[in-house]
Amino acid sequence: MRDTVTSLISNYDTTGRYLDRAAMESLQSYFTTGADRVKVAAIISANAAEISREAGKRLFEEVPELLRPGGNAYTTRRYAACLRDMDYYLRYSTYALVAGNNDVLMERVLQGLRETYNSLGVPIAPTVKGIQIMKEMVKDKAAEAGITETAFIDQPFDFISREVSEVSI
Ligand code: CYC
Repeated sequence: MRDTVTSLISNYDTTGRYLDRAAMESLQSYFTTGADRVKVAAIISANAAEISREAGKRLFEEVPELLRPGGNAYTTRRYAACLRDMDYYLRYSTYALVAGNNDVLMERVLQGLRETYNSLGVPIAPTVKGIQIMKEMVKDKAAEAGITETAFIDQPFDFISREVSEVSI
């Protein structure tokens, strides 16, 4: 599992280089967004249940057939599995935001996920939609809390979306 600092050091160490201007810029950008990363993590933690529940509600409003017989979220067991998955994505995104690195997502969330989803018939497009709804909710809450530059919040949510669907969004 890596963060911005450890992954950068590891890259430079492999080739025996001193930190150069590009390294400094990368570190600078991580540290200047650092306080905001922690703030966003706190916002998510305090609102996690609401965010995943509300995002699920919006997703099912947009794609109601998921909940009908034959839909992948039909039956309370699968409905609950869906909300649980949304909660996983949200929680691991928080870790990746604080780390400034998506390694944790690859390692703990995404390995084998597409295959699992395919074998269970879990549809990818609505999953991505759910993740994107959560992203927008988090960005709105961050903006409400006075964070002006919220673009860094996209990173883990878009990374999961890309990896799970293998299409660029
Ligand atoms: C199932 N989601 C699963 C399963 C896994 C995950 C492993 C199969 C085993 C199980 O049912 O628990 C995902 N497990 C994870 C992840 C981690 C993990 C990400 C890393 C922490 O340990 N269905 C929909 C929606 C979508 C959905 C679009 C919600 C956004 O229609 C999700 N995932 C969904 C559903 C199932 C599932 C319904 C149950 C499918 C079934 O058993 O038929």
